Amino acid sequence: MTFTKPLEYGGHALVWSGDWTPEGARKAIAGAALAGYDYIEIALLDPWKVDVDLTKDLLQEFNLRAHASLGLSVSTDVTSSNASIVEKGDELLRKATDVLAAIGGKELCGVIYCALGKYPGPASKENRVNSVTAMQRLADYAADRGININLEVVNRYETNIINTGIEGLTFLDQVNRSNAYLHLDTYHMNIEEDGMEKSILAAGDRLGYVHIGESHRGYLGTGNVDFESFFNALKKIDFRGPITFESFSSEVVDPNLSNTLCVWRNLWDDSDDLAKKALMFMKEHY
Ligand code: LER
Ligand code: MN
Repeated sequence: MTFTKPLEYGGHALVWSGDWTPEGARKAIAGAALAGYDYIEIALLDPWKVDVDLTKDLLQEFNLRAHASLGLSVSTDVTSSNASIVEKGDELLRKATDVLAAIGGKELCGVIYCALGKYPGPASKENRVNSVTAMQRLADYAADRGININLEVVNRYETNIINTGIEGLTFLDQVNRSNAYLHLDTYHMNIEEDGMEKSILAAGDRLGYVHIGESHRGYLGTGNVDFESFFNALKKIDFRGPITFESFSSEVVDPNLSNTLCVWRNLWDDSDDLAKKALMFMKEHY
């Protein structure tokens, strides 16, 4: 098994801020740095809104790295049979890649292969082919800019394309690009997988990115996720790569993402306490 990425710990921006205004960006970057993280995972749902120079300056000021995630929407859904919607999706993904490259990031992840949200029915053969070919175009565009893409497997209410790690690996076989990896998230695995080990062991060094989230998306260790099995499986494959703490509460709201993810409850109100305890929890386990 050959992992080429460094092991690093990050915090998702929504732990601190629901927007990327100068104040929001400072809060997230300062918060992640002060809690001891190596990188911030920026939500690039609208990459045109990101001030690249400001973000670079803040990353430098706080000596932090950045990666990025996003989910597509109905109007940018690359699985669509409407070619103009697919083109909008391509455009968004290229812009996100450009912004990420400009701020020195190396990893683009999330639900970049379809719209993030509940689909009204199963994906058709055409939807799947459209998604695979969009990921081939994106992987090639990203490779030219030194960026890897990581396809996040999410639960059935957030995609109809890949709900388990095994499905994700089959999909990646079709994408067939060396800079395209599997992205697993414990929150989603807890809903869909046969236990926490199987997909990790099957993925091996094709696992390129990890999200650590509790079953209710609040404080780690206070819900139902079997983190012992999860981290033991990571140890078995000697995983190296980015590990992001991802958590959501009604305390920090991005109107777009929070509503899509059904963030209705207040699970925490102290971002810094949450983030520090999460990093400690992850490092105790891995
Ligand atoms: C969505 O549920 C999720 O886990 C995010 O990481 C999507 O980008
Ligand atoms: Mn996630």
